[in-house]
Amino acid sequence: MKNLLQQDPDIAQALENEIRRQTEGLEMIPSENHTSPAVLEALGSRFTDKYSEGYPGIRYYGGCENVDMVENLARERAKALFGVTHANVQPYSGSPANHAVYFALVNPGDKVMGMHLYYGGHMTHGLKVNFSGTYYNSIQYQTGKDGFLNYDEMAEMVKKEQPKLIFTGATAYPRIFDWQRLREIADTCGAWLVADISHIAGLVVSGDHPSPVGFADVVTTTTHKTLRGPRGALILCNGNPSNPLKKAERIKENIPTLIDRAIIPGLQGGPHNHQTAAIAVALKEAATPEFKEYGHQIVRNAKTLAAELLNKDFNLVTGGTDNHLLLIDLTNKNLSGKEAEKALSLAGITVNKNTVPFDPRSPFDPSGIRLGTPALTTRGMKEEEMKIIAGWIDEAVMAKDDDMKLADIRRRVKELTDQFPLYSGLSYK
Ligand code: DSN
Repeated sequence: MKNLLQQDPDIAQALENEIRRQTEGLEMIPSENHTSPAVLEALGSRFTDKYSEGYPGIRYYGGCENVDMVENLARERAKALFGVTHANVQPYSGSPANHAVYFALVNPGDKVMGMHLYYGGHMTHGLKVNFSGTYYNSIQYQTGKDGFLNYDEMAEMVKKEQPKLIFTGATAYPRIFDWQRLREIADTCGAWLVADISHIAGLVVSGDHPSPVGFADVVTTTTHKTLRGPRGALILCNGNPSNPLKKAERIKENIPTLIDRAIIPGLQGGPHNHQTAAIAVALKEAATPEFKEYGHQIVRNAKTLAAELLNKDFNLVTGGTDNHLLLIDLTNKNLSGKEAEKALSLAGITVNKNTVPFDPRSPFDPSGIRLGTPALTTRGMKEEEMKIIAGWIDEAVMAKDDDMKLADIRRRVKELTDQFPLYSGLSYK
């Protein structure tokens, strides 16, 4: 940090503040995590200086021997970890990865289907204001009143609408996906089935959520959520890639080539090699027995948190969780998601406001909050800590705008986080 401190004290100060915020608070946004020092070192490295459009062995630039090695390692590790024959590790992040899948498999104007954002899906799953709902003719499915995905209703919709591509997966869904059922539904109309496992990838690796591999034609995932890598994404599929620079027909065997072509020359330029290096490091970490145990503990922690909050009369969408996240409808607590996010933030607990299924309120001030356990579990917190934290969430929600009470919770949060330091490598000092 000494160069940054000397050269740009403003950015150094913002970084110091952010490190303090992360260190002293409870990070409970379910899509966030804390990367290891090794991942950070690879990310902040000279690999960021290098251009390398193309793929290992077929680049448009010279001097690519080292980044070729990095990208090949990242690809091999991703393939081994998820049990696929092909991995593209170049998408800049999750949205570009999903964009590439549409670009690879369907034409503008084709009918596509995905879960509505307000019911737990993602913008790129066909939201009308997103590219996926603008360039494609998107139809959206939703959960039932109970918050569970209604597979029968989805099957009916598919039969009637005959989409060419179905996006599955979610950003705010606390339950297991039945990949086999989703494959059967897609097969009724011959649609491509895509599984976006961004939220649950780490749990797929640890065996705490079934893998979509073997059911979905293409799997996408970000690398920075439960997978605990840097920001970035993977596109995983089966088949034999031919030269990605040559055209390929839209058939299953050619999916790897179609995906590679969609990334470059379709959508992206030079890969972010520092990011690829950090992804490779994270994938190596994810292949260890310790990571499997980490995944199991994420789920144990989420289930404990859910049970404690249910005891305190919190209304959990679907009545609980199977994975790393909880979606809470706060209507019975007489405050909105936005108010709860603010109160919890003042108490040192970071969550995000979120719509709940059939939310009567606006997404800018919805009825719910979404929270999860991946980052707390990385710090070593277990069931005992979840019980304490559930108590603080309850207190903070009741305190609402009582700044004194919220500050007192924040003091106790700091005492707890002092016992669970972030990786020492995250400190700039
Ligand atoms: N922003 C991500 C999340 O928080 O779930 C989805 O892209």
